[in-house]
Amino acid sequence: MNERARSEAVAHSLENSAFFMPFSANRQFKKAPRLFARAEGIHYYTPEGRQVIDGTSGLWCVNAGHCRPRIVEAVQKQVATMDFSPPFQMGHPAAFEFADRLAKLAPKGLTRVFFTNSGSESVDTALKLALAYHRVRGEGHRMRLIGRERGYHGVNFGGTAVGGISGNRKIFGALVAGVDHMRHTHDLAKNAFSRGQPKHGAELADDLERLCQLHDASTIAAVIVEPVACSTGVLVPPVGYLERLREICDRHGILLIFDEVITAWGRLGKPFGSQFFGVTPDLITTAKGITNATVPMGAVFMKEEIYQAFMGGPEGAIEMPHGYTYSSHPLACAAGLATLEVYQEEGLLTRVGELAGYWEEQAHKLRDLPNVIDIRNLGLIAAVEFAPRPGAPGTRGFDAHLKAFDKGAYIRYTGDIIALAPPLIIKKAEIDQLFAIVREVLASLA
Ligand code: PXG
Ligand code: PLP
Repeated sequence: MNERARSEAVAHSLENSAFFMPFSANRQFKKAPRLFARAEGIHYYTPEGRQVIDGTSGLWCVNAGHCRPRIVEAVQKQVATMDFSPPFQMGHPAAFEFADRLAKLAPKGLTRVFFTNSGSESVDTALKLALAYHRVRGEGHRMRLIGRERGYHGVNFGGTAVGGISGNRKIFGALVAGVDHMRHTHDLAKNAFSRGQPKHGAELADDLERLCQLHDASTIAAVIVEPVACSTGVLVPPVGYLERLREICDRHGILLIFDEVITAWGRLGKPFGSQFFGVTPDLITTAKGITNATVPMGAVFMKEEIYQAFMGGPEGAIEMPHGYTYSSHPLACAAGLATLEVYQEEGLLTRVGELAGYWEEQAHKLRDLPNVIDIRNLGLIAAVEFAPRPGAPGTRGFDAHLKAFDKGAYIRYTGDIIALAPPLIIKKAEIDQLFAIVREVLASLA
């Protein structure tokens, strides 16, 4: 059977499948499925054996590349030794070891780690920690949570509420009370084709000051932002913007949460994005690359003062009535410890520092192609924004994604933006291959 006949046969069998696919156009997809069957290094392979470059590290998560033997073996060994261990009022050694190893990599002062199973759970955990922190200190009047337009903080109730992508919010009712949003930082008129951080827009952080005036700062518990807003199409923070948010939070006693589900684990050339920007938040949410996505896991990092604020009651009392059945799951801890070894041995948490300049050069060469109205980049992340088709906004991005898959590259899209963020092990020649495919795709995009 040739590839087309085979995928038609598969399509027939998937059309009535019970699987309600997440964040997908179910009917359209099941009619013409795009399937991966195997992965290794920076490549996926379709069921027919066709090689596809992973241009987005899966979903921004497979930072060390796919099926790394060391991680695979660690998980295999763990699953045969102890499959599960209850995380409430019990423990297993790898959980403590992994938390301690992680805390050593975190920005100075963020000394404690709470385990979750995803970015969404990390976000809801961080928001609950912020509310509870104020409450245990006698500032229970700080009940408001501030997000930002175009932010993505996962799909649980708290994260959906502070998120700022209207398509992800509008069908879910009133969500969580007491949430407001700052303006986003996207400004094509001033910042199109910026290389790295855009020059204009630090003053957009003053929108937080406006919300402090409107609601009274004493009612605000926390502000959450992605240092680089990736899901919405890669919005890089203007120079000085994150610093200004930090100053305003400090002035008003508001906790600053950086959602680093994508920007942590070397994506910007440092273990954490906070370290790249030199701005230290009070809490950091992570997931994805923490286990190289081999086993689901997330973690919230917090400042020592936050942890200590919970430690004031009777010693036998449960300090934080929160946690998941699978918090610190043994397979996740085994995968995570092996992942850190791979990251450290291969220098992956800082490798992007050497690659970022080359990456930026190659990305900005796409500027001459039709319909390209912006190119943005930071670390090993790039995005290309297209002019919308008259009367059909959002369709160019999807078409680019489809054409790229046919030509041998997996790339993400949102609306009329495509995003690239390959595994951190990618070589310069492979960056060239990826951009050669993207160039061909964009050249053929009507
Ligand atoms: N916060 C941020 C900043 C994220 O990027 C989450 C929270 C939620 O994580 P989980 O593990 O619950 O999905 C994310 C996830 C995309 C894409 O293509 C991005 C994410 C997830 C799926 C697709 O942009 N980010
Ligand atoms: N719903 C029910 C009925 C449960 O018993 C539990 C956990 O025991 C949960 C939800 C929460 O599941 P998890 O801890 O996996 O998030």
